[in-house]
Amino acid sequence: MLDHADSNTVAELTALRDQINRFLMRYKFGVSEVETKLTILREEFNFTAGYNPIENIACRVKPLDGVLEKAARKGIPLDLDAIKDGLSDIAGVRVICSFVSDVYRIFEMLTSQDDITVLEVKDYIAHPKPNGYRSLHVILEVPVFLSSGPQQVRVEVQFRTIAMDFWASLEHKTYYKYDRQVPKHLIEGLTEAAETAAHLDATMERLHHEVRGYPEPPRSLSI
Ligand code: 0O2
Repeated sequence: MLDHADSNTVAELTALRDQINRFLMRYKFGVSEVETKLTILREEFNFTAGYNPIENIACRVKPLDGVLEKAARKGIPLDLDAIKDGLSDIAGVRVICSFVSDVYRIFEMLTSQDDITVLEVKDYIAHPKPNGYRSLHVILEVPVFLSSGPQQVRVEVQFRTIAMDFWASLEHKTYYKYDRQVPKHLIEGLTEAAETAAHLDATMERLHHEVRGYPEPPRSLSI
């Protein structure tokens, strides 16, 4: 098809591609900044407290087709500035912790850093969704230092325990397998499993503190 395109069209397409790549690159840098901060917290915590509060850190930048699909679904004009303002999860980081107390502790340690601006917090651990979904979400801004100067990049960080993550992963697959029309008995089964996972988290935390002899940590946000 491009065989027949004139040179202006090629130049326009190239400029558009570069603009999109530059747009997405900023999110990649934002994710890297947050990942570095979490890695430092993880290593320092491991050194001082003698155990690892973070099991896994997963990072992703939403692919372009996912960004466009979500923008269209939310009625956001297909314009990069509008997408930047309207979508908060182009850059995403998921932090899997061992225990609920670690979720809140790592959240506090990350969000209290001077260069982090917290835009929104959703505590689905204190207030689970009706389907049983539990996680602590924060939308934050982190500066990235480009050749043109600093830019604030929005990143969604989800904190959850291993049990919450296990549940969310199965629920996500089920949701897509049934194209969002999940049979009632499966919804009920998942909601029950979410309660079982929460119970497991509480038991594991209690045992952990009994073994380590730690004082009971804060179980909810202090903000
Ligand atoms: P994906 O594919 O994981 O990116 P938003 O749609 O983000 O503008 P919303 O829904 O109010 O607004 O945001 P919320 O509640 O903070 O949820 C954002 C993300 O949390 C979702 O992103 C999921 O990753 C996760 N999440 C929220 N609710 C559920 C749930 O019930 N089950 C599971 N498994 N994950 C959930 P996306 O874009 O929906 O999906």
